[in-house]
Amino acid sequence: MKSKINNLIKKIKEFNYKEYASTNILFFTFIITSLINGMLLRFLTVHNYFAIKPILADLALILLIGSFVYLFKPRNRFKYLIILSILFTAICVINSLYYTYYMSFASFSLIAVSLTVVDVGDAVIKNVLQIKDFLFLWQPIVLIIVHSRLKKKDYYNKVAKSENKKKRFTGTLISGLVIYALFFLTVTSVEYSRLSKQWNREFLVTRFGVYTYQLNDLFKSLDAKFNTLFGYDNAAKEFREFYNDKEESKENEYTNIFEGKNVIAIHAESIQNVALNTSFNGEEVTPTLNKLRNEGIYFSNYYAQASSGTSSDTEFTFATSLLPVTNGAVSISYWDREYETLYKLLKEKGYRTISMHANTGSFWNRINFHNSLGYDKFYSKKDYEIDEEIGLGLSDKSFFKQSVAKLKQEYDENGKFYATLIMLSNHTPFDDLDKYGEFDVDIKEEIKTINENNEEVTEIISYPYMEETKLGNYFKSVHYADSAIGELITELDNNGLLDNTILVIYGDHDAKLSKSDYIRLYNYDKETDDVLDKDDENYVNIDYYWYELNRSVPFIIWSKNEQFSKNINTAMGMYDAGPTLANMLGVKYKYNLGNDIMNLNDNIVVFPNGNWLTNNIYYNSQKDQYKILNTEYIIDNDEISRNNEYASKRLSISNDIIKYDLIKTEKDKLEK
Ligand code: GP9
Ligand code: MN
Repeated sequence: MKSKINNLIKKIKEFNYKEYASTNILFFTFIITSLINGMLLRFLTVHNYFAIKPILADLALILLIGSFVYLFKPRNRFKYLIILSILFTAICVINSLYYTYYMSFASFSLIAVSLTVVDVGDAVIKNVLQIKDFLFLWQPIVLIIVHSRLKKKDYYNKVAKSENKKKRFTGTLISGLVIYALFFLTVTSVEYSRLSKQWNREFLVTRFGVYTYQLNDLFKSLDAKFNTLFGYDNAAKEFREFYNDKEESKENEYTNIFEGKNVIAIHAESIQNVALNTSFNGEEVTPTLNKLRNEGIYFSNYYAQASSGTSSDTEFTFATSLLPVTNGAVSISYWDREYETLYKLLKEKGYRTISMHANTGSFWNRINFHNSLGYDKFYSKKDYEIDEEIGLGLSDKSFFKQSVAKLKQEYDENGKFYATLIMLSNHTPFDDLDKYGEFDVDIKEEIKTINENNEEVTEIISYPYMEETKLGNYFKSVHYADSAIGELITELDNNGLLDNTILVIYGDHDAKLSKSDYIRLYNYDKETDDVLDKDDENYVNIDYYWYELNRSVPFIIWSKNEQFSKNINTAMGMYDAGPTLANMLGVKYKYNLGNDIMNLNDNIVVFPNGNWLTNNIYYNSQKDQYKILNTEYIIDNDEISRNNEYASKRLSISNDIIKYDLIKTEKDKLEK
């Protein structure tokens, strides 16, 4: 071993660097200029040009792809490098242009749309084409100049005589691999996970550099295309059988009750039922939502069915009554399929369909995705004045205020509408505390004492309880979001928009808070400012099932002029919302997986990871274990396997519809 190392050191010492450098001038020029362009792009877009990680990743990829230059004869190498150089420059120019327009980076899967979205006239008017986007062109120009000088000096013939091609090729390839290996050692799990999802493109370019980002994007885009080449016939057959066997949804007392009404759906970021059920010192965390659930129809056993696409998965599941894919997000990889959605069904009844969200349009690819979901118009960040910020961007209060003005105009101009308002402020990490307003999550107690003048005085003492915990901060943030919803309702009413309108509110998914915070919430001992001992008789055990059930989110339908005061506690998933609402609005799905909950006494909620829930059982598919939720319930022999089959059938039908675009292809066949 030692002698090997000595040998290597000797080799490194004796290596003729001068000769190496003088016979690699063109290749070095290519490497350095490509690196500079990668940095320049980050400088002009995300402003992190000197970060070491993307530089390492850029260098590794340039060396890997560049190493093949040694397989060509020296006089042909320029051709290879100039092609690479044009390709790399094009990546930079396109991404720079794309960033100016979308505040995000380009993706192969979005090329067709990008071309149709940015029409040239529009681009010129909005000053999209800017000089800075073309600065990158210096690279191939420099390469051409260097090449013509070298040619004059008979450089290529000299190189041909002196070098060992094979050695240089393997040496460069290995250097590239080693640098990549070093780079990947520093990659965190969050970075890996985002690389596999590929939607947070700004983040990826910041960490992985533009070249690695684009290569990964190419593989991801091809993967989605190739995946669909195999297995189509079988999938289509199962799809047909499934929907032939499916029963027509029955009418019930809720059929058509809201026919022709406007709908304002509030996609309430990260709001869980636990917030509605919690109070501190007699103050409810969510007074507005509690009032709405008491007056309206409240589905209290309702669950999000989101996977890695979080918010966007819920947007998808709610609209289509399908389940999301488990690898990546539908909004990114499969937005270009045809889906049957509540919004499309309502459009056939003359509705104008609108979505509103104050984040950039590229976030979760909503700019394209919302079009596929059947929204006529998507108001995004560029349509709002960012006059007050909380967390990820525009505050919910300002967002709602500005949205009401837009809705009023929409209603006046286009008539009845279905609008989805996607909230933003109540997003993890819930640390914008000074902006949420006062809401204490401590325990206050009044103590009466007698002072020296023999008078009774009341003193208030406070125990910290949930202050300075993430869950405590979450409650403060939810309290803000709840008060924003309150202001929205007032504003809508002031503008006459509540009279012929129903409000639909759903929590989009849980807030992913830690078990230990819940242990504190339910087991706090104020005397010790710590949690109760596990052996204590009052100790509430927070186990896997408790945690999963606690992820439930509110779903409320409310109308100003009707008092329902109805609590539906049948187990319900996000995919049941569409069919339930559709029945009330007088439309019908054909290709749904969920059910109109008003027709059922029990139901099966299938989660993307294979878990499922009924009124009486929660099944954990990873462990193949379950918990009976109601002690009196007697499970029947094959209930678990029957429900497992039900779950896997729905997961596979949903996956196939998405992957193979079955709704479109089967419809096309019928029309022929
Ligand atoms: C972003 C917002 C949050 O625009 O909808 O997305 P999430 O992180 O919840 O998926
Ligand atoms: Mn969300």
